[in-house]
Amino acid sequence: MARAKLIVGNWKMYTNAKSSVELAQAVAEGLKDNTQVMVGVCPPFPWLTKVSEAIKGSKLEVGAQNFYPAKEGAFTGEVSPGMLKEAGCTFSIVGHSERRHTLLEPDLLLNRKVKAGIAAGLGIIFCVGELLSEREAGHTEAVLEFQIAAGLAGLTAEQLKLVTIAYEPVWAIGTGKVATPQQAQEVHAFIRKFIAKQFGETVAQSLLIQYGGSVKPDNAAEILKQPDVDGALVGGASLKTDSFLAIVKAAY
Ligand code: G2H
Repeated sequence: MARAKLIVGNWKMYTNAKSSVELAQAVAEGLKDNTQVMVGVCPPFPWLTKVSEAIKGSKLEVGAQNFYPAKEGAFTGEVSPGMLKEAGCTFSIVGHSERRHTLLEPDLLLNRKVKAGIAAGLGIIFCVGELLSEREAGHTEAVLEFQIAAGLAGLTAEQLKLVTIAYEPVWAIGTGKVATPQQAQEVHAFIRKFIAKQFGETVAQSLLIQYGGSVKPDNAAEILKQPDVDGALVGGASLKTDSFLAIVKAAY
């Protein structure tokens, strides 16, 4: 089945007010003739509104890196899905490995986030991935099954339409170590099979599964060529217009 490709830049805790607007505008400009690939960027919270306004009417989507699963309330330091929508976001990342492992976010909380984001009408990029020790112990598939079953528990096939899965092996994030195209394909095919078991073949065939972890212009094409790789979640290489647009082009 032919699926669209989705390339998303995760700016993490980088950029300032000026550089975020400049980067987003330059990326949007570079997408003028692009009709083939869906593209988004996820700036830090404080720049979301500015970036959304700066690229209004372009083909670039703006997303968030995280949110809290409640409409409003006494949740000091947190941001709701509705606030993200008001800031111009159409989607958000949930469960990035830096939130799982540095902020210690548990699977149950991630499941609440996925549900709250969908209820608010946000697209969700749900991240999963194994640690190096888990891969070396032969536990990659079990870890992914657990993360997906827990994170997407209780969702309907209809709700799954708003979800993209990003496979990001933790050992490949920001390390310069990229999974080989074969390793990525193997895991993506496994994830699609698992989704088919949980939600049915039709859902599995239309689900987008992105790869993330040290994606760069020089390795993107080979990875994106794999039949079950439907895009990339890009960190470091999304902070420069040229390298990000080169990755978008690699997805054509
Ligand atoms: C993985 C990725 C973006 P990088 O975290 O989500 O970052 O491309 O820098 O490895």
